[in-house]
Amino acid sequence: MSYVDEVYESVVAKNPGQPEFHQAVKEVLDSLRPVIDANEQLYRKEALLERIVEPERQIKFRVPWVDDKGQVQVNVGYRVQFNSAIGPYKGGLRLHPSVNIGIIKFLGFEQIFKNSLTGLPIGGAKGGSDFDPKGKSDREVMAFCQSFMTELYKYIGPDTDVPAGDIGTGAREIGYMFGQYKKIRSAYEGVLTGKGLTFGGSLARTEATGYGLLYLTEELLKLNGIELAGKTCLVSGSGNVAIYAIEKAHQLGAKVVTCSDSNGWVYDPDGIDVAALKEIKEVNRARLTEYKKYRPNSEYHEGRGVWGIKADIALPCATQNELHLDDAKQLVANGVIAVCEGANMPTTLEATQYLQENKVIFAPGKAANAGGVATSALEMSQNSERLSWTFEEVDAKLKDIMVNITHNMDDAAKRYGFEGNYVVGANIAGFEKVANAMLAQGIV
Ligand code: NDP
Ligand code: 2IT
Repeated sequence: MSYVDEVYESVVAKNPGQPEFHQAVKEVLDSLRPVIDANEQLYRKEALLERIVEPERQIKFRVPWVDDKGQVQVNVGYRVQFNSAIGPYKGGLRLHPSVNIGIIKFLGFEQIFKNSLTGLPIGGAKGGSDFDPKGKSDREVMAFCQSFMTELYKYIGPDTDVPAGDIGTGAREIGYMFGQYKKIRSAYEGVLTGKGLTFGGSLARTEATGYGLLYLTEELLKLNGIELAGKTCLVSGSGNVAIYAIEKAHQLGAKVVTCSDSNGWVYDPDGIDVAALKEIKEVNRARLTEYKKYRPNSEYHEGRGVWGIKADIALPCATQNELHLDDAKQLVANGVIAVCEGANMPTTLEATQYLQENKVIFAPGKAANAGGVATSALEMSQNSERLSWTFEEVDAKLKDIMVNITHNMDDAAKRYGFEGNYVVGANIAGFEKVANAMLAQGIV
């Protein structure tokens, strides 16, 4: 059996009931075959793959808090510190009822290679909880965040591990967590990113993932001789990534006609009204059913359906495994040119394969959504030098990073004879640096 297959089988056997983690490992290892075959003897002796698929540390803890009725609630908290070969652990905190250890491990594993692709010195981690901020009062969210940080603070620090936002964790949650960390530690330090602008946050971090997705999409299309301006796009989700992806797509001359939440989706043939979306989601924390009040000509549908609309470009920005094989078939039948992942692993393995077989330009999340964590690393730099850069400076650096990622994944794919396969390219480009650092640092 090949080294890749051996390691994958052992991951499945040792990590039962974690299908998302298996999926992420399979995608990465399968596409690394050309590099691994070329270095098999060394990697086997060093157990490099066995080490890379095993988190350096996993923390699981109780998070008790009191709700507005005086009832004690108990959630589970996680932090998986996956790999610190190239820098302190870095990655978001997901707050969603679906969170379990397998989901945090898939996200942490992806984060290793994503962070490496940014070219910045950050290792891979992820954390979160099965707490659902939806429908909770601000006081309840604060109670949860304080309890969560009262345990997590022991394991993090500006040179150790720097968490950030993800699904369900935005500026409000990061603010409460930062406040509690500062109180417990008596230290004002850049321990979290995505902070408010008055206490160490970076300009453009809020926009960074969505903007970065569009910078990469534009560059990738350009590499393939296609212009983004004038294209029609489908976006799923209506959270942080989706909102700023839509905003930047419009600034770059494309038109986004859909967005969604976990209840339903909107089709607005005139282009999504970003100001309305921000008011509904960022200010009122409401549902997409509200959108029609702002745009009477739009349609609201319950359930899923975004991928059934005819468009040139699809940008999944909600969650994992939200774009299935049937959706991929529909997109191809409708003549889609490119699928670029704003979310982490939104496309199933079968759907990815179908899109690639049908010559759709496909950019995997670990490259396409790396602008968020890259700008987090820029926030860390600003915190270290106790300075703040302007929006234009940060945005320009973000754009440079995304353009570099695009070329690095393209070059890596070509180097190994997989021209145009950006999954292979992104995984190889991300892996090489981490592998070399691990080999250089000995058995640790
Ligand atoms: P938000 O919480 O801001 O928004 C998430 C959006 O996706 C919401 O519209 C939400 O709908 C929808 N969604 C979430 N879970 C589901 C589900 N199970 N089924 C259907 N819809 C769902 O999160 P972000 O925008 O920050 O994150 C979106 C994706 O991007 C995630 O995969 C995240 O890991 C990834 N990502 C985020 C980065 C960041 O900087 N924030 C950086 C890189 C990647 P509803 O409100 O109804 O739950
Ligand atoms: O998936 C991700 O890259 C994030 N949620 C952002 C992580 C970060 O540290 O900014």
